[in-house]
Amino acid sequence: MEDLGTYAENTWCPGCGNFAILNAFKAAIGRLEEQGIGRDRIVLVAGIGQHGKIFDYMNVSGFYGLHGRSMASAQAIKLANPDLKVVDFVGDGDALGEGLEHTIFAAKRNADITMILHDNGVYALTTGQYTPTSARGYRGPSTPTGTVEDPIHPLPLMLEAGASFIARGYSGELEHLTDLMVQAVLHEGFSFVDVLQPCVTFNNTWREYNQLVEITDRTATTPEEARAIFSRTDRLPIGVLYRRDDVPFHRRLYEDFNPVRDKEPREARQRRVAQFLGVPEEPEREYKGPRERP
Ligand SMILES: Cc1ncc(C[n+]2csc(CCOP(=O)(O)OP(=O)(O)O)c2C)c(N)n1
Ligand code: SF4
Repeated sequence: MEDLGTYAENTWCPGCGNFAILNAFKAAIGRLEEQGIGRDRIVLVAGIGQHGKIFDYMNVSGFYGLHGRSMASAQAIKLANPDLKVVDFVGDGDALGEGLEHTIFAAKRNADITMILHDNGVYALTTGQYTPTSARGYRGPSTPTGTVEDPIHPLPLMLEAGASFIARGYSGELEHLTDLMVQAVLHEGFSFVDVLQPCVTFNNTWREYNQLVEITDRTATTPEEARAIFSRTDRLPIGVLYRRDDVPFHRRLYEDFNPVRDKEPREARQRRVAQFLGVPEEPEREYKGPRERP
């Protein structure tokens, strides 16, 4: 998948968990193309942060959102053309701090977007302040004696908000992560993938995750089952942990209508606007060519 790379110099630290997310997504695009979803239908949206640089390193169309607001852009893109597969790469500070309301409302609507959370427990680009997912006691520039807050757990949060697909992956399990990404993109509805992403510079969790992470095939179909999986503290199960089928937002809004494919000709739209405004229709002007200069 070399042709998915770009000329941009990669500035991530050697050993950063973001590399696995980048490589897993490149591989996922290859797998999606085999299934008939060309990269011309895949749109990448990114927040601002170390995670967001994935947008610079992938030769796929997309959009840099504002910090915390990329999910708003992702939803707008999906509504403008529901044929697109929209994948939003976000940071934990980005999507659970600045942009928490956008994340919750996208899940509530069951917007057909895939959200990939680079969950490193720090605002890494701004050198390691604690975020909503930092462990209690985390020491960084904003919490030199350790944070006294308990972290937000993104999986139950997304369950209660209404996400219809909830998965957890790990940067240390690249093939497994690729598989999760493929399933998430194919899922019709809000798919959330929480990726445990060690930041070697400000929150190096490789050792801890290597001990705790466990691949599971168990997928909950009820909230009760899902809560039982999410609340485990002895291990960190990774996989598609919860899934249900539900009508996504764009279908609730306009069923199979597609604003791009089913667009009316310009004249028909002008006629409808004129009718709506109650003004007489503009007579069709005949084009007479460029005016002659006096
Ligand atoms: C509204 C707003 N607040 C703060 C910033 C500064 N800022 C840029 S990147 C960043 C940290 C991003 O952290 P996170 O989302 O956790 O991503 P990471 O860098 O860890 O991948 C911050 C605070 C900003 N750009 N916009
Ligand atoms: S600071 Fe952390 S998140 Fe950023 S590139 Fe380095 S290891 Fe990765």
